[in-house]
Amino acid sequence: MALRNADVAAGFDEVADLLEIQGENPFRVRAYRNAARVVRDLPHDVAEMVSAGEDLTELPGIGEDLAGQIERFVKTGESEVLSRLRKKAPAGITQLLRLPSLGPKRVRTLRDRLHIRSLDELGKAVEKGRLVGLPGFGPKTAERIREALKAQAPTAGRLLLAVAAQYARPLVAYLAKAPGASRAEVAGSFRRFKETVGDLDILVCAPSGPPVMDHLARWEDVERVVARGEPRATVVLRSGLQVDVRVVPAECFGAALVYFTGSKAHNIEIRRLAQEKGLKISEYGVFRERARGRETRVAGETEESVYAALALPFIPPELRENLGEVKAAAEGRLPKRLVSREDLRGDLHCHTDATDGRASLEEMARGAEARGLSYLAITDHSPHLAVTRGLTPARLRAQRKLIEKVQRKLERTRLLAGIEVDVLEDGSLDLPAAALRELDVVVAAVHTGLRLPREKQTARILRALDDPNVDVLAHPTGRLMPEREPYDVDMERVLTRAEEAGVAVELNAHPERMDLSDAHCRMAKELGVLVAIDSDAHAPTNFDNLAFAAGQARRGWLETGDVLNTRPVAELTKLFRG
Ligand code: DGT
Ligand code: CA
Ligand code: CA
Repeated sequence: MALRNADVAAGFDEVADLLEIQGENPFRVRAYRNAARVVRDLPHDVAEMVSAGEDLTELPGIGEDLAGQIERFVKTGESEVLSRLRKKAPAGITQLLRLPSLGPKRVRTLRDRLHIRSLDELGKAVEKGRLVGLPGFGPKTAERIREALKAQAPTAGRLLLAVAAQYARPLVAYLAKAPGASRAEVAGSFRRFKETVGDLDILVCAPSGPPVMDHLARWEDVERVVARGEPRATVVLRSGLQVDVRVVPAECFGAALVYFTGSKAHNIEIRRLAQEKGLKISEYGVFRERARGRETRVAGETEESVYAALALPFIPPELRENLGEVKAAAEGRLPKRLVSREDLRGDLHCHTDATDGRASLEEMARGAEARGLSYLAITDHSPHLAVTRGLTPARLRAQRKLIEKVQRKLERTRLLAGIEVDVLEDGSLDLPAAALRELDVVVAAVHTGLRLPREKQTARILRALDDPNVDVLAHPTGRLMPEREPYDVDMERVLTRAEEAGVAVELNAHPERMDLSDAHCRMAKELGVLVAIDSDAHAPTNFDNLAFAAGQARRGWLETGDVLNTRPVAELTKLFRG
């Protein structure tokens, strides 16, 4: 039973939450939160490190005690601290914590002020309007909680794509080795690179079901088998993620892949098109009706054959949302070269331990080089974000020296000197123009004043775009999934001004951000704004998130030419202003 890094991290986060609710020593709370973050960012499976006997106390902030806890957690599948805390806390408290917009502080307030210890009790208090006015509960928070309860917390039931991938990848690799299996693929929203996934849909190509299902039931992450039928089974993994597995014979694998990749809306659209052509399409293939009710199969083995039977070219999974892709395919207007991770030559946004990054500048640079990035902009925070110990002009100059020193040790990656400068509430920037002018790249970002009214927020960002030193607008809507909504801003005006000013807008690859959304990527393309696909890495492993952001960009129909950092560094510096 191998625990994934995400399991250990989630366990420690819950320990921190439960300790905080109990009013424990903040240092102890912070130690668990730090452990969660460190484990989440590890480049290797922590379980493998433990079995290889590696010394965990070498990890930042992990002392003897935590190292021992991690080791036992991984070996037994259980954290004794967590079990003890869970036993003490009413079960409802854990459920409350899982609701978006409820963190330990608010859960504690609810418990202390209103004696709320379960979702039921919370629901009643919400209906009676008792939340508004409690410390930390404005009308907006109360409304968000009401909606979350009503929808049975739709985001709480969904996993971020990057997290789902940690479970999906080892599982498909395992299923591909099931007796008789020739291949296994994840379909559904995961294959469409949706930013969150509700469940995993996996297809296994094999002549017979039962041996595959026996194999599935033995997978180390499976907590329970919910349903087991002939060609399909549903299991729940220990992370809570549900997985539908279907066994499909080779002759209809392509048809099943089209059907279960979806989206549902795309399926309905191609079924309509099939009917127009006198064809029937299902997960078993494409069929033509013959005399006396007999049918012949005209396609099904590959996805290409299914689309070809409908006189369509192959439609990439990321486009299958019934947002014009079927018509575009029929008219030969599909994007010619959708952007991919391999097209990204560099990254224009990352942090180091000079501010809130968790690795040194050299480690970040080597991480980028190891991943084939030919340039990397070092963009730590500016002073306004005090919690991150943002860089003053003097520290920025000192960092420049360090960049030059590290540069000499690199062979293939060019370092650019940059900053992620805060956009203050009036739209001015957090560093003097003279300091910004010396840099290769200026990334501007909103981190505070997130609740400004729409008109003010928009005007603020427009002013920042007009600053001649700004090259990239970072995470343009500020959302954090599942907790924080985008700020209220007129994106059409922002993107229009970015185009006029020659500023690129970021698609930030942090799994909780994925900001721009797919729809805004498409809007950016229509308005002619270049998009910078950036990792916002705080540790070298975070560079791997670029692959998910590239998927999101494809969902926004972005082609290589629409993305700033598909260009070589020489071309880039010409595009930058100043
Ligand atoms: P999710 O799981 O909520 O992130 O989203 P999906 O797209 O993975 O949806 P899911 O798991 O319910 O179903 C997987 C695919 O199966 C879906 O994308 C399309 C197909 N499908 C499911 N239900 C229907 C249906 O009622 N009609 C059609 N045409 N296709 C369906
Ligand atoms: Ca699904
Ligand atoms: Ca499903």
